[in-house]
Amino acid sequence: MPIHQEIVGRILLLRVDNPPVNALSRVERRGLIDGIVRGADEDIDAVVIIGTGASFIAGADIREFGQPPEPPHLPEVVEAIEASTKPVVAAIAGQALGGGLEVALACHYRLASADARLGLPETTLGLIPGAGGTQRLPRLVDPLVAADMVATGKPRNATSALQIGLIDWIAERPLEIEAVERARDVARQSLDGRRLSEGNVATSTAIIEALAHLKADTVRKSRGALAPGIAIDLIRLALQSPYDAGVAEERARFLELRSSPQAAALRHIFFAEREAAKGQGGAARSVARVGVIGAGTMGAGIAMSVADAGFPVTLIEQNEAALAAGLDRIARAYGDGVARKRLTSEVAAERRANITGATDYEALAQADLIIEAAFETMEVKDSIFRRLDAVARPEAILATNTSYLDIDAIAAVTDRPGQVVGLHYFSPANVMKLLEIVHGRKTDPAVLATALAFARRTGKIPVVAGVCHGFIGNRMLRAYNREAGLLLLEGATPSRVDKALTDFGMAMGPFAVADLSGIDIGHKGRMVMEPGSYEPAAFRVHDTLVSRGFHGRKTGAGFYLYCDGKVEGDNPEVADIVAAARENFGVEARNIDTHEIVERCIFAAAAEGLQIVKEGIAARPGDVDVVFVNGYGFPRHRGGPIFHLNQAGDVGVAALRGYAQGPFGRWWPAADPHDSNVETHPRGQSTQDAA
Ligand code: T1G
Repeated sequence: MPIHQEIVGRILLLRVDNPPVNALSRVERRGLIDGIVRGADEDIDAVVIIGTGASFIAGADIREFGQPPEPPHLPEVVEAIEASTKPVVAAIAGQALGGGLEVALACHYRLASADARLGLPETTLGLIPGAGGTQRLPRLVDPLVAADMVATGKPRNATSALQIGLIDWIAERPLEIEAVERARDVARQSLDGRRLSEGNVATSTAIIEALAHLKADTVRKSRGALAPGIAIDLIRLALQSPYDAGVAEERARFLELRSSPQAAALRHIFFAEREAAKGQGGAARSVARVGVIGAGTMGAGIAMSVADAGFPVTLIEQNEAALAAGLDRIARAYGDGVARKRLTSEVAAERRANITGATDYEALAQADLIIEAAFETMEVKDSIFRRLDAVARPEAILATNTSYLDIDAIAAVTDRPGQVVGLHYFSPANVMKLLEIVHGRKTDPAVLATALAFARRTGKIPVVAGVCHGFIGNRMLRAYNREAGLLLLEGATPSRVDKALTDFGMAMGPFAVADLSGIDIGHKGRMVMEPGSYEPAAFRVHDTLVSRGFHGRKTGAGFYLYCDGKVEGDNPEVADIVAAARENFGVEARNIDTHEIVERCIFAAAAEGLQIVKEGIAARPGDVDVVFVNGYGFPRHRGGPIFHLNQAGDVGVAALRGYAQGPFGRWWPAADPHDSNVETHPRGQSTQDAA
């Protein structure tokens, strides 16, 4: 899709037209250079670069990254723009991201509409800005602001961009009209001082020190992702070297990262998240009013997540006392958000006002969607869904937040099983992005489509799952925790296993997670499972701890000892419990290296994920990766368990097969690891349905 050239008076408009987000592929890069050449002609006083549709430019075309780079490269484009003898004005509506902002930084003036978002999110793709962004940005805005922008990738809105000096104006009139007028105004002005590469960067020891602190903090938080730290190094380089030296180093680091495994993993997740969110037939219905049943931790979080997206929510509890406690929990959470400057008190008040409490189900009579988040037993679910079936509008969608229970069985107690769907949120529900949408055998495609659209409107990353015990995420987690538990019997300690996996990049180790969520919760979950449906040896230590009252953080001790919420050390009783379990199950202790600890746990999750795809519970391997990355703290820069297994190639497959031959190998599913790009099942159809 070429760059459209249009002349208004003596102003040349270069219109970027590559829907849906005006990404810059080779064709657009060529078009921009040709446009600048045309701009040099006598009859042109100035040039305006503008995007078609709602976006300026959302960056380089990410789809090109898997292929060999083709000229003209983006650095040539930005150098040509900056070197233009005629002033170039960037007219920014919507997204100016990555290479899009680098193009704007090469322009001599930047005009933005109020909805503009300007950022350099390359590190979220395992990259760094590769077309001068790390060298031009600190020459325009405070170097520490620049470092924060490249390290976090977080965009700035128009108001903030004006405050930090990133843009010259916020448009008050239609963008294109104002852009042409501004271009006419600046056409008569000198370009001295408007070419950022010619500028210097304000620096001081204090700034250098602050950058060092920011880098240390960023590297610590990045859990092994390389790009953010490198991006800060390049901002520092801009303070200490001439532009050409800095931009050459930037390019070298960019090309290095471009072909790195981390960049491949982050690209995989970028596209997998978008693929998972796509509808599969069925027309989504509109949702305007939402109800939530249960104001406990999950219910309150779900109500906030829905209210935060602007929906009126009716929150139901059994009695006034429980309702008051739930509303208080919500008020405190919003207050905390204001205190941490995550939102303003006005926004908090607005969102809080979207939530209305009630104890009478009649209050849900007009709701389009009702989400049940009550106690996790079939008896409770059944009674709630029978009552909902009686009061809710015939076309209302009835959703359950169950993490384990059978959606088909819940749907069966209603006269509208086609209207029943699972919306499995992750705690805290107003923070965690992942939403498992669980379709029952009878769930209507339009209900599924509505749930997907609702997820996107509430800022969630949806993944559709079929019905099985634990759906996608919790089923994989059980396999992952199984191996972690067996590794204790075979000779590792909780802290060694946790350290190996957090060094790998997991947000927390399995034993620290068990202590945080409550070891007794897992125990109760196992107590309702079919005997023989899980490996008792893997959870004997967990169950013994529970029997001794060690439930984790909430009891001050679990696998670890806690004081004021902080880990004080290993729980000394664990070693004895492990020794007894070893003897009980006839397991010999041996030296286990970190590599095996990581492989056993991650490959177990991957193997279970492959089996889940094979059974049609998940539509594709990418969906499985999206679930574990967004719901279970799997490091994004490793792409997800199945992607990670892929990266390990035949060596990984051989290792996985080896573990499946081990003493507890019978728990490793048969799904062939080579099948990690197994044929995807049409969404909503499991293998049986597809027959
Ligand atoms: N390249 C190719 N395709 C892209 C794309 C891109 N940069 N951005 C989005 N798409 C596709 C996306 O896959 C989807 O396709 C459709 O557009 C709509 O996207 C040298 C090297 C812009 C905020 O990191 O963050 O520049 O699934 O569903 O929710 O320094 O897309 O429909 O087939 O996400 O409205 C830096 C990435 C690149 C921005 C819009 N840029 N994009 O969100 O729509 S690296 C980015 C986004 C770079 C230079 C470097 C978001 C968005 P499909 P969507 P959305």
